Amino acid sequence: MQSLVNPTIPGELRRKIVDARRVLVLTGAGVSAESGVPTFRGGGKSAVWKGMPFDVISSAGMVSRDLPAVWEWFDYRRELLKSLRPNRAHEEIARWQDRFEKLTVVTQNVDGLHQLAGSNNVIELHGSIWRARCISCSSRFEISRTQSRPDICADCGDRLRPDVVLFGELLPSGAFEMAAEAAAECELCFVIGTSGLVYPAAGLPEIAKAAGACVCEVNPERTPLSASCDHVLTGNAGEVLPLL
Ligand code: BV8
Repeated sequence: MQSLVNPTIPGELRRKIVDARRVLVLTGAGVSAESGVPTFRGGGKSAVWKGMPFDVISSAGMVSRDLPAVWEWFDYRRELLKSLRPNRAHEEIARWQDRFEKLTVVTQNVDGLHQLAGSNNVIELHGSIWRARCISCSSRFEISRTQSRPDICADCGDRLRPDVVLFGELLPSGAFEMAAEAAAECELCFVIGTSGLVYPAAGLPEIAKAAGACVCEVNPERTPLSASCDHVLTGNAGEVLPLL
């Protein structure tokens, strides 16, 4: 990962950070990149699994068509994650919960690294790779880092699927609503490590902006959200966040 010249932090943003009481942080795959978690896009290409673009293997249709293939994709990513740790960006965001009166961390990531870094009450918009859910009774089961994952629902005996939100599926009930509420009432919104292409998550900074919040993007690349941000800090989250 290319180390970039760290951006200077505008005085106006520093003042906003000092004054802000309610802060929203929206993160995407980029916040985990410095931990070694591959992003889905970046460098002009997007992730492919066994010849299938990620938004195909990670789509609702695949669960009914080929659940074992879906499990293979998430088992592979979970195995990768077992040896990876939170990075400076996750750690800074965790520290912010003592810095701001009300901090809401909303993530598109299913990797659980924010929680591992000490962030509480993280809103996981797209679920978690560390949980399985029954395809018929929706019972949820934790997947441990040490034992093999369960295949069958202990409550009704039907098959389990990853407890993540696949493309074409609705977000967990209440998750987006809680995030949208926090966006509508925050004074400062950080958009960290997301390409801003997946909805409804990418709509949250717009909600914050419309409610009068100051929106700050942290990303080594420009995104469709950059133009509507008050501040764009071009760099790697693990290097930029400690400057704030
Ligand atoms: C839904 C879980 C209702 C699984 C994921 C409106 C317009 C257009 C399309 C739609 C729309 N509304 C709905 C849709 C359809 C679809 C969608 O948005 N499609 C997109 C592709 C156009 N949305 C849905 O299907 C959603 N459901 O809307 O339900 C409905 C139902 C039926 C029909 C219609 C609507 C559900 C979406 C959730 C899917 N599940 N994840 C899994 O993990 O496999 S999405 C998954 O991909 C991630 O969770 C994440 O959200 C997304 C990847 O995006 P990013 O996280 O941003 O990562 P990316 O790699 O793209 O970018 C990384 C960024 O980091 C880059 O900018 C890079 O420069 C930067 N970076 C790199 N290194 C660093 C860094 N930044 C900082 N520091 C670094 N070191």
